[in-house]
Formats: sequence, C-alpha cells, structure tokens
Amino acid sequence: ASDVDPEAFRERALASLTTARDRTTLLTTCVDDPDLTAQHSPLMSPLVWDLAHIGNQEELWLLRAVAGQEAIRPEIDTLYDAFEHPRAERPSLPLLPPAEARAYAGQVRRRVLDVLEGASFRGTRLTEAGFAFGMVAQHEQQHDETMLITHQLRRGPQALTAPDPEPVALFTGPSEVLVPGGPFTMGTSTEPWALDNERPAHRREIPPFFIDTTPVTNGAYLAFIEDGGYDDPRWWTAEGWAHIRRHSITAPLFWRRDGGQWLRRRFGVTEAVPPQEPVLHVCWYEADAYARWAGRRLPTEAEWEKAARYDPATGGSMRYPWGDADPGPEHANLGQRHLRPAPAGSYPAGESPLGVRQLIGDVWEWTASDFLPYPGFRAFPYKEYSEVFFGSDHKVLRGGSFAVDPVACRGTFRNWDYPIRRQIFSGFRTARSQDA
Ligand code: AVJ
Ligand code: FE
Repeated sequence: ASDVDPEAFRERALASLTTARDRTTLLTTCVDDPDLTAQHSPLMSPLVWDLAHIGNQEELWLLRAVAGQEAIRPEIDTLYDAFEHPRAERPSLPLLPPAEARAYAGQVRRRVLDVLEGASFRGTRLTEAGFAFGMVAQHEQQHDETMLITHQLRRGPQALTAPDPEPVALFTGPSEVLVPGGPFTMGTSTEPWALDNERPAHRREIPPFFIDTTPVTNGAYLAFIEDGGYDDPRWWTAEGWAHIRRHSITAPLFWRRDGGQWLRRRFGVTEAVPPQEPVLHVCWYEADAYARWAGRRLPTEAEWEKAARYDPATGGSMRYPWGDADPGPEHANLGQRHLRPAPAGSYPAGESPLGVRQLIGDVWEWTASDFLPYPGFRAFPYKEYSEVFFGSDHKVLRGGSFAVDPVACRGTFRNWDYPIRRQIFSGFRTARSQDA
C-alpha cells in the first residue's frame, strides 16, 4: 500500500465519504420527522438513531482517534453505543431529534474534511493508506443498508424510487459449474481497506465442487413451496423446523398468496413475485432446507470465496470474480442504483472465469459456515466490530446485495447474521461436492 500515491487515497476517501453521506441524506429526508423517530420494527433502530450513530462513530475514529480532538458532545456517546442499548430499547432513549442529529453529523463531517486535507497516509495502522477513512465510509454505508431495511419494513406509502435493472433474456447457460479442487488463497493481507475479519490471506485446500451459476430464483423457490417444502420436516434441520412451525413461516418474508398468485411487498408497493429474480428475504433455515430438497447443499464460505476469486489461469486469487478492477455498473448490481435484485443471468461482464454470475451484488448469499476468525486473526481497530460475534451463533453471508455500496463489497468481504434473520437482503445459491 505504501508505494501508492497518498493523494490517490485522499481522493478515494473524500469520494467514498461523500457518496455515503449523499445516500444517508436521501434515506433520512425521504420521510418526515415522525417517521424518522418512529420504530418501524423491533428489529430495527429508529432512523434518527442510525443517523447520529453514523456521526458519532465518525467522530470517535476520525476526529478523536486519528486527529486527537476533544469530544464535541461527550454525553451522547453512550446513547449511540450499539452495545449499551439493544435496538428495541433505542426509541425510548433521549435521542437527538432529527434536526439536531443532522446538525451533529454535519458538524463532524465538516471537521473531518479539514482533517482529511492535512492527513498523512503513513505511520500507524489506522492512518496507513487512509484505513480509518475507508473504515468510516464502510461503516456509514453499512448503516445505509440497515436504514434501507428499515424502509422496507416500514408500513405506508412508497418513499423511495429507483429505475429497474435492465431486463435480460432468460438465462440459458449451464445451471452449475465445476470449481476444480486444490489449494486456494482465502482472505487478504494486501487490500488496503479490508476489515479485520477478512485478514490475513491464508491457503485452503478445497475439494472439487459444483456451484450454481446464478442465485436461486423466485421461480425455483416457488417449486419448493408448491412441492410442500414448508410442510415436510425431511428438508429442515431440527432447529429450522421448530422455528418455522413456531412462527408459522410458509414463504419468504413480505410474500403473500392472493388466490392463485404470489404477491410481495417491496418498499411500499405490492407486486407479483417476478420468477426470474433471485429469491430475497429468506433465512438461513429456508436456504438450507431448499438446498436439501434440491438434492444439494449450501456452499461453505471457503467454497463461495474460491468460486468468486479463483483464477484458473494463474492459480491465484483476484479481488472480484471479473478481475482486480473496482466494480462498475456493468459488473454488478450494487449501491442502491436499483431497489431490487436483477434477473438471474444479468451482468455477463461480471462473471467469473469459470462462468459463475452475480456473486457480487443483487442478494447477500447465505453460506453453510459459522462466522469464525481466520488463522492469524487480530482484532483491529476494535473487538466489537468482528471478534465479539465469532462463534456458532452467526452464519456467514457473502457477496453483497443491491443495497451494498462498492466501498463495502469485495471478494473477501464477510457479513454475518443469526440463521433466523430474513428482513436482510438475503438469498442464496446451492452447491454439491463432485464426489456426491
Ligand atoms: C457487519 C452488518 C453485521 O450492522 O451489525 C455496523 C456492521 N458494525 N456498525 C451490523 C456494523 C457496526 C454489522 N454487520
Ligand atoms: Fe455501527
């Protein structure tokens, strides 16, 4: 990283912070103040909490840790510490009202831009290659995705609009591809803004496996529903079966059957479920059950990453399925350009050398794996980002959704959640071992 011109990092940091703030502004001005302070779901914070939390984290890392400044409003730190108060409790806290939250985040940002102007991108691990600026931009974008989930859960008329992805012809390529067995480099030690849980790069031996060319579509998932998949305990793990029975889960979240038709609610609009689109809003248990019904399984996290990064021409690992270039609109559905996944088979320019499509963008993909540290993991810069979540409670999701910004999306990027969660923009693809 140190051989790269520091000015390039300054520009990249400025562009990433600005893109994130534009999105935050959109998500917090497209509804009125009562909608910002309301809790739309016990799973989510009020939007006004996310807004001030974004500013508070930016103040902590860029103004206090990097620039050594005094706290602007030390008394609010505890309100916006995600570990002090569970989401369900946040509406009853004395939160900054919308106008004050906006003013606070704006004040932090103006100071940050001054710091950025004079920042050196060498020295400590926090400042090297502008890491802290990149981390803060990724943090804001992650909360923007969280706020978009809140918008999806919110009842009431449509507040957000975006053009639909380009229609594509029905995908007629092979349904699966073989990923050859052998060693593969997983994770990274060189990507400047990669977060702690993506590090370090390490070798893994992966037996040969087949993986779906595209994410599982609504049409394919409907076949599982119509075949009685939700009524047959053979397809479900014991916990998964208990969970769907207890909560009467019979279809993806936001779906509803209307006579002979399946409808879904999407950002305030009810529409027919589009068969070609990757299935969205399923929990890990549903993804796992579908895969078993299909005679397949979920890919492990290492298999997913090998499918996304392995270059058979060199044996090395790339940053993205299409190579090392940063994601462009021709590669993947990212950045909330659209408010839905693109049809299966979209983005031929983003396919991997082996022909796997839509690994990046569209839907987060559940993997079979628990969220665990890589060998040699070191928490940086704080344990509460990743380390406290390691263990068997969380499953890993990969690849990012249409709601993920490119700054927070890489072939190595790891997301995680509880296996029951489905308000997130989650889908999946399936795999099978070659010898099975
Ligand atoms: C990585 C998406 C699980 O939202 O809980 C935001 C990201 N960490 N603020 C989350 C995060 C701290 C995190 N996930
Ligand atoms: Fe956060």
